[in-house]
Amino acid sequence: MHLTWLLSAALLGLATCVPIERPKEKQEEETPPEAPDTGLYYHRYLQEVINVLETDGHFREKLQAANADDIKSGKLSKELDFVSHHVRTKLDELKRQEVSRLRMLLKAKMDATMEQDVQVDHLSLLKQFEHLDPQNQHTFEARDLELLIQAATKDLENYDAAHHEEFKRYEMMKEHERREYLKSLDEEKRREEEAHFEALKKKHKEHPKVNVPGSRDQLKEVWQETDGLDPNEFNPKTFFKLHDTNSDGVLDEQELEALFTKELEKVYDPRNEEDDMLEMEEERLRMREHVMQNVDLNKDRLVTLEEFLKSTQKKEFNEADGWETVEETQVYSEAELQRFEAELAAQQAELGRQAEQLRQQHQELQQRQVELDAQKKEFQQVVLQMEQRKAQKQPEQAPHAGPDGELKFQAQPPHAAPADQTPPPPPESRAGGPALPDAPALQNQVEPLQNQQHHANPVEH
Ligand SMILES: [Ca+2]
Ligand SMILES: [Ca+2]
Repeated sequence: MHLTWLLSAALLGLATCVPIERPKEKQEEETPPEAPDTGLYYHRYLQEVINVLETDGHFREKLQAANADDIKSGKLSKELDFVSHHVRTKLDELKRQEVSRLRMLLKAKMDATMEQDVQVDHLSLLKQFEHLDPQNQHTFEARDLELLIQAATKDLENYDAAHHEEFKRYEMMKEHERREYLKSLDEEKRREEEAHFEALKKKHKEHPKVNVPGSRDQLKEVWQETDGLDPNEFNPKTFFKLHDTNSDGVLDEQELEALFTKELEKVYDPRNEEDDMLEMEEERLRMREHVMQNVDLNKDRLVTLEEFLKSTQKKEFNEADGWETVEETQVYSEAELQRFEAELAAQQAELGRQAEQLRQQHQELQQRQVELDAQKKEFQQVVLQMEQRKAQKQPEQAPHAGPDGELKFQAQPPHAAPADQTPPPPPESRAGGPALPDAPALQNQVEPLQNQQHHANPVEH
């Protein structure tokens, strides 16, 4: 598997200096000088684990003797028990760093999506990361190496499929945007734009014939133009050794892809408006898949010399007629594009619907605020009137003068006067303002008002 070379390759970093002629049974081991980015989100961790394991003589030796199955089955992981204490300490440290990195990722995700103060079960969340053992967050064990290998194998297998899907969506989006743009133009402009588009498309198609990847013609062109060798002396075995750049006895995906550069340059030039470099990357991936499909007999994503030589015996190797490039391939059907556009339209409609809902809510809240303000004003006015009335009543409650003008003694303070002694309010005060509600009624009005004001608070934020 891809991972096999990745793991054992990096583990066997020394193999770069191993002579080209290696025993046949050792050909399963692979070693690029530096492992390219796998695109895995734990790539760095994987790489660091490999780098550390590589420093252990015992482990390196075991790896050299291991085959792809030993690595995948977890047999190799068991050898971790025998690596030096120093190496184990380093691995433990790497694991703690990885756990802490994942915790930070989780926290950032939670902060972005959830309310604060929510109790988080980190252990159960860590379980979603399949490349390490969540039960033990402190030391790196055989189980961790096994899980790391399993996760990387699975993820890398899905990687190409995901890339194709992403590319397809990219192409559909490009076409969708082009069609939308055309719709926005007037008749004359649209015709101009369409003519321009067709001209670019035609220009992009004008390129020398692209050879079928992995065919005699294709390899011979590399032999002649890249390697500068005589085409009449083309020799598959020599070719294989020349392009096994890290001399590990196998052509890995990167070494294969390097062979396609010449073909890709025929079609794609980053200086041209009509050449899309993302299409070039898709083309490179398709070429590699094509070769692997025909040549990699045991499906371990590596080409051994034996597999390579067998492929050169095939009829297709010698009689390939031409490669269908991305632009000649129907990446998506019209029906798929329509589904994609419908999906986009549904997403947009949903977003629009949500925006409209928010707008309406906002409007309602604003309206509610206006009503509350009016109620508040009215209430304040009522309170003011009550106070005025109270102030007007004060002089009447002052000690009454007797019939002869003498002051009568008032034993109780005016506010404590018995109800039956309180004189009715002067008629003019009732006639003046709006009718004054009774005290309990007023009380009832105050209560809901306060509640309403409380609910209305979000508006102010
Ligand atoms: Ca190689
Ligand atoms: Ca193979």
